[in-house]
Amino acid sequence: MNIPWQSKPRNCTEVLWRHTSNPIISRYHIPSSNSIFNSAVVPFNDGFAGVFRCDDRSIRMNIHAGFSSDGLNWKIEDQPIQMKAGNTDLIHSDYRYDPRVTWIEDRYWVTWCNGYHGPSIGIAYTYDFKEFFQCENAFLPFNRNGVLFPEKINGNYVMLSRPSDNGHTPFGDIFLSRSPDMKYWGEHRFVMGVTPFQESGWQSTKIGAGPIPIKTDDGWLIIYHGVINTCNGFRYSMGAAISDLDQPEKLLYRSRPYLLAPTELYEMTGDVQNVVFPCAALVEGDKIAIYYGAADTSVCLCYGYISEIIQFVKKNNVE
Ligand code: BMA
Repeated sequence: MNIPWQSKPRNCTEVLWRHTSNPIISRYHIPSSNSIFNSAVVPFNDGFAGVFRCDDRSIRMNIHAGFSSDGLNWKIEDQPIQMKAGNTDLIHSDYRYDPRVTWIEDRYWVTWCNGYHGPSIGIAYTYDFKEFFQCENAFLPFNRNGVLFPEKINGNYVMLSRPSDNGHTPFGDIFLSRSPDMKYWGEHRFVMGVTPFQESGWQSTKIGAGPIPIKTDDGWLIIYHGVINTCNGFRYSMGAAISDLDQPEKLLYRSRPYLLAPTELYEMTGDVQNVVFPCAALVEGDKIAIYYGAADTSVCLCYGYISEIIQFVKKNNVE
């Protein structure tokens, strides 16, 4: 497996740089779609597989499976994922969006924002991205951005999430919960909140976890989105934080400046303007390829070095 990669442009002074032919997946990539964005990919067999958020032309939000040999060219199913019953009777979903995927022990786990009397966190597992088994919702509504850690920590599954409301939530901090069995969730702990506007404005309205946290020698690298409320509405940027390996609710560092903000046309214009929304990352040694949704319309990629991100976060820590 080789993750998608482009080397850092010579004149680039940023920590992250964009793929030169973004977006890698555009809105009409499958016959039924109005938009494809906020999607998650993982290494699978000799290549990659993913779960993609595809809103159809009735603007029904759903998740679709996809496959790729290089991480750039994707074959996405035109039909949404059909769930089978997992560790409970099948739960009806009014809608499904913003998936995340990770491998834990013996299978791939998918979490997403599941419409169950409002947004909640849905969970399913798959071995092959063909059959999916839906489990209990993790939390009561309203909640979004449920992101699993990629391994059990002290015997428990651990998930980040962002309690919210039933609308375009104007607040939101990141919490963490534990489960012994992927069915019952508890030990809810605060991880990180919004920042004072004058200190770090881009993350002063709400924040939410993005890709699956990445284990490093310095702690869990948590890439997240932060939102500022402006005269033109919300603006979504990308940041990073580091938390303790053993007690992941213990935040060690978090970046005051953003790592990537919506500044390219395809991030500033689309169905929702000014959104970069990271949902997945592929890692190979020190290299990282981050998949993010752009303007709620398309899927984009940016690259960086994990060591440089960590250095940046430590150097620019919000106290
Ligand atoms: C959030 C979710 C995301 C979306 C973002 C920006 O509430 O709906 O899927 O990318 O808003 O519109």
